[in-house]
Amino acid sequence: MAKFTIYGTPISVYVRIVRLLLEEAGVDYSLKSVDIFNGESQSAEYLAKNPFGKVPTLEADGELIYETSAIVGYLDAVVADHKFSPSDPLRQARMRQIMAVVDSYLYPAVIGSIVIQRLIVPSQGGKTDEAKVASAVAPAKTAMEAIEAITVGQPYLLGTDLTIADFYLIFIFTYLCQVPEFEAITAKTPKLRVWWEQVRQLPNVKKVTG
Ligand SMILES: N[C@@H](CCC(=O)N[C@@H](CS)C(=O)NCC(=O)O)C(=O)O
Repeated sequence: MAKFTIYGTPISVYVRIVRLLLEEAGVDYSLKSVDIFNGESQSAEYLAKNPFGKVPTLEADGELIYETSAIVGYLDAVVADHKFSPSDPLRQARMRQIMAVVDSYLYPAVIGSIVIQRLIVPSQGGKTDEAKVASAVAPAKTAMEAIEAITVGQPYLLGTDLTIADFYLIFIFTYLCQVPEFEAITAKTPKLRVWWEQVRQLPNVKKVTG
């Protein structure tokens, strides 16, 4: 039996972040589906694992851990010998800045507003709220340009090694590149466009999104 179990919806950005770290580390795990679209993530059984009803939750050696930043920090330490976190203090700070910008600003605008309205609502038979989409473009641009400003590139966000910052941003781009607002939001982020064309080819990114 796998030592690690991820509870969550396979298409979730945050579930994919955790899976990509485990795939890149070459570690076996199992994924137990908890659907965020049919109420399952609000069931008493799941709320006992994660009182906020968000995915993912990780079960590791009988311990439950929720909040993706806590999960990936733990996994990076226990399965990857900190391979995915820069040891240099400034780069470490940049990584945490990118993770926080994604959590606080980019995810709410890009996924919470634009992608939900453009992709999820129509797939469930609803109509896109164009006003919600339009009002999310400016905050998404601000967040994207903030990440661009601290990106090193060549080829990854913080230089030659993949870090947790890359894992956080990759799956935002996976969805963003499917909507017309991609052009406007990334118009002034040339380093991130080059980065995206490279990281989207990584075999484990394809595996996790496949
Ligand atoms: N702060 C949480 C956020 C996780 C999150 O927002 N997950 C989304 C899926 S990508 C979710 O559970 N959405 C369902 C909901 O909000 O009810 C973390 O870092 O793990």
